[in-house]
Formats: sequence, C-alpha cells, structure tokens
Amino acid sequence: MSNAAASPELAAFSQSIRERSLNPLWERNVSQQPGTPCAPHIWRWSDVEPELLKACKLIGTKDADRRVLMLENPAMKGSSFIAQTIFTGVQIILPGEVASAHRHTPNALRFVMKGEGAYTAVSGERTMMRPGDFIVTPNWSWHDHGNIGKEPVVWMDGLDSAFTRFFGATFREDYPQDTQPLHRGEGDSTAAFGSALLPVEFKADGAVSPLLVYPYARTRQALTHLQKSAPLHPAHGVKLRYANPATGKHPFPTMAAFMQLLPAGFEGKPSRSTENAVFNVAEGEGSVTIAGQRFEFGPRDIFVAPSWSDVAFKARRECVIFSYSDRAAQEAMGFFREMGAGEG
Ligand code: 1HN
Repeated sequence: MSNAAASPELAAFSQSIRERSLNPLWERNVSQQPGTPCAPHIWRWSDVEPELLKACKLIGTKDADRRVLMLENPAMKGSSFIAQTIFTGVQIILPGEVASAHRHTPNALRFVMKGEGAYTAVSGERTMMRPGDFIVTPNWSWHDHGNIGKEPVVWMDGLDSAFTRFFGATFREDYPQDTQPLHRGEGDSTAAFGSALLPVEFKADGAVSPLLVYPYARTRQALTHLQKSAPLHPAHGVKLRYANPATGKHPFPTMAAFMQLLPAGFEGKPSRSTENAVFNVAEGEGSVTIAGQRFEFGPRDIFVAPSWSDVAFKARRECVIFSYSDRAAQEAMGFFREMGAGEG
C-alpha cells in the first residue's frame, strides 16, 4: 500500500530524501515471497557432448586453464550461473592433457559423467575419477587434473562461487608449477575417512568433508540394497545425501549433494523446497515436471529446479540421479523450507 497519495507532504518527503540515498520502507516494491529469476531448464547430453568435442578441437587446457562449458540459466543471461546461488559447468580433458594446479575460495564438487583414465589431485593426494563418482575439492585447496588414459573424460563441476562473489570474497591463486607435489598416497583419504572410522586424533573442523572421493560403486550398492528393504519416499524414491564422515553434516558448508534411485515405473508425487538444485542423470530414463514444465531425460542430461518449484519425477526405466543444491547454506542460516509430497 502506498500512503503517498493520501498525503502530499509524505510524497514530497519521500522525494526529498531520495537524493540522500534514503528510501521509505513503506513504499518498497521488493517481493516478500519465495521466488527466484532462475528458470527450470534442461541441458541434454545429445546437445552438450558435440559442443564439448568441438571445444577440444579449438582450445587446449593450456590456453583454457579449464576446458569448461558453463551451464548458464537462460533466464539469467550474463550471470554465468545456473541458479542464483550455484555454478555448474561441464569439463572435458583429453588423454595427455593437464589442467594446471590452482586454488580458490569457492568450494568445488565434481560428478564424473563419462570416461576413465583421468585423475584429480587435491591437497597433495591423487584420486582416479570414475563415472558416477562424487569428488570434493575444499575451498583454498590446491587442485590439478590430468588424463593419463586413452579416452576423453567428462565431469560436471559444481561450485559455490555465487557465494564468494556475493560476499566480495573471491580469491584465486595459480600454483607455480603445472602439477602440485603429491605427499599422500592414492587412497589415503578413503582409508582414513571412507569406512565409518576416523583417525583417533582427527579433529573435525566441520567445514568441508575430509573424504576426497565417494565412489559410485559403493553409492550404487547402497541404493540397490535400500530399494529392496526400505519403503520408497513418495516423491524422492530412495534418496541418500552425501555426508561429511567426521560430522554427519553436508560435505560443504554451502552445498549439499544427493544420489537417488527411482525404480522403473515410479511415479513420484510433487515436492517443493527452497533449495536451488541441479540434477545429473547417472542412469535411466524418465521425465521430470518442474513448475509445470515437463522435461524428458536420459543419461548425462542435466537440469535445474529453482527454489520453491514443484518437482515430480516419473521413471520409465530404473533411474539413478545425482543432485546438488544450496541446501547446506540454507540450513545453516535457518532459511530452508520444504513441503513434503502431497502437502500444500
Ligand atoms: C575451477 O577451478 C574448475 O578446478 C572448474 O576444475 C570450474 C569454474 C569456475 C571457477 C573455477 C576446476 C571452475 C573453476
């Protein structure tokens, strides 16, 4: 409601304070409801893969630093973000290539989409990347990637760089050499943190998961088992969240990550939450309806569901779907809200 019409003095007052960069709260027209400029959208692998392969012919990792195509939300042109809070890219690395070592304040996650033979090195430890693996790159940790195999390797990069940009706290630094020295053995972080055991002297700082890689084989096995023994969630099927093994919390202070299984024929009820989520189809085929828009999906398709949009899945075949979102940050700040299937 505007009181300005009721009182010419008030209208004159409102006008007069503007030149001092003051504005009356009672006249603001900023929405006080959930909602975001982010639009639902799908990037199909059949469209993305040919462009990645073209990029390989046109630019090398030396010049590109990282050969990444950014998935920019079509309703947020110029932003470079898929949603207001998160970044998504797809990265391809060819046999023999190195993506040189650097570090930055944003946290990064990788979800491996195709190919074998690439590694990532994080904080002095190398891990091989296999399709379906979820990999953690904590903020300000040195990281470089390389492909020592025989085929191109593609993964999805998820970063919380929207947060560091928002706070004006983005820093980055190149390592003086292309690759960082390795001072831990391959598998060290898995041995120390990957078996529901912790080194006795380990003190969790609670910020980022100390576990470098969550291998697909183990995630898939857990989902397959639970599908048989646990009741299905009406909207999510069987959905697990990746946890920091030292705290049980999300792997990043900002980003949560998940893997869900939808049995063949599953028809999910709509669910809604304030998380801005990016999905990446590991296996299967089906459709998802996001805020009334229906998208057919297959393996390696990527789609984004904006905050407070209804999301409903249908699985034509058994589906396994990775996702990540800004839920960790929202929970930490007390903003997260959800409506379970069928509510509201
Ligand atoms: C980055 O460092 C990587 O290390 C990938 O692979 C994507 C997007 C924005 C900023 C830094 C990587 C990135 C990135």
